Amino acid sequence: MKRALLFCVLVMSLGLFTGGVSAVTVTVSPDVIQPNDPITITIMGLPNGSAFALGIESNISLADTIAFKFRANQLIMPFALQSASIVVDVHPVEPGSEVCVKAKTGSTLKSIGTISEGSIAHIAEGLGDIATGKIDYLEVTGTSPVNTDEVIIAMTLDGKKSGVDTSTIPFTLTGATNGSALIRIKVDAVEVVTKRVWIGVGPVKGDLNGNQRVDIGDVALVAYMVVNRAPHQVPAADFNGNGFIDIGDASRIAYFVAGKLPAL
Ligand SMILES: [Ca+2]
Ligand SMILES: [Ca+2]
Repeated sequence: MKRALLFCVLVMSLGLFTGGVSAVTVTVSPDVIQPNDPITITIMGLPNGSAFALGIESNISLADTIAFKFRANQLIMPFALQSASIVVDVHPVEPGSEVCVKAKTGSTLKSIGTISEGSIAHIAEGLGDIATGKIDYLEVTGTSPVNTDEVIIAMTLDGKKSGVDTSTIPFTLTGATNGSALIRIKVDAVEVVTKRVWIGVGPVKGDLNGNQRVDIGDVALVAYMVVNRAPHQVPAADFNGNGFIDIGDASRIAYFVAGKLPAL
C-alpha cells in the first residue's frame, strides 16, 4: 500500500517536473542526407506563446580556400515567430576579419556584420516578427585563418511561436558537404531534441564531433567526458564496452589516433 502511494507521488512529481514541455514532441529526420537533400523537423503539440529555438551547428571543411559560406535554405515556417532573433557563433575566424550574417525573407534582407575578437565571432541580432511562410535563407560568411581545416558554425533562430501546433519545418543546407549538422530544438529554454544528421556518408566510429574524421578533437572530447565536462556519449564513445565512459575509452581513442591501435 505504502509502495503504491510512493509510486503515485513519484509519478505526480515527474508530471510536475516535465509538465512545462511534456506535450511537445519533436523529431528530426532523416539520419543521413546527401548534400542539398532536405532535413525535416516534425513538431507536435507546440502551444502558442512557447519560446521556440531552432539551432543548427555544422563543421565547414575548407580545402584550398579561406572564405566560408554556410546557409540554411528554404525554411518553410508553419507558424509565425514573434520577436525573433538570430544568434551565430563561429570559430576559428581570421582575427579582426568581418563575419556577416544575412536573413532573407521575401523582399526583406537583413544583413548584420561584426568584426571578430580574436578567432571567435559572435553575433546576436533581433529580426522582428517573422510571419508564417518561407525564410529564403539564413547565411553566414567570413574568412578563416590560413591553414585551417574546418570552421565550426552554430546558428540559432528563436522567437515566440504563434500559429498551428502540429507542423513540419523542412530546410536544406549548403556549405557543409562532408560532415554533419547538429540540430537542436529548445522549447521554453528546455532542449527537447538534439540530433546529428550526417551529410555524405553515415557515422564514422569514434567521430564524436561529427566532422567524419577520428582525430585529436575527438580525443579531447572523450577526455572532457571522463572529467564530466562534456555530455557522455554512450555507446558512441564507450570503446571498451563496459557501459560507461571512462579512462579506458580515453586511452583507446588516443592510441587509435596515434596509430598504435588498429581499430577502435
Ligand atoms: Ca571527429
Ligand atoms: Ca567504457
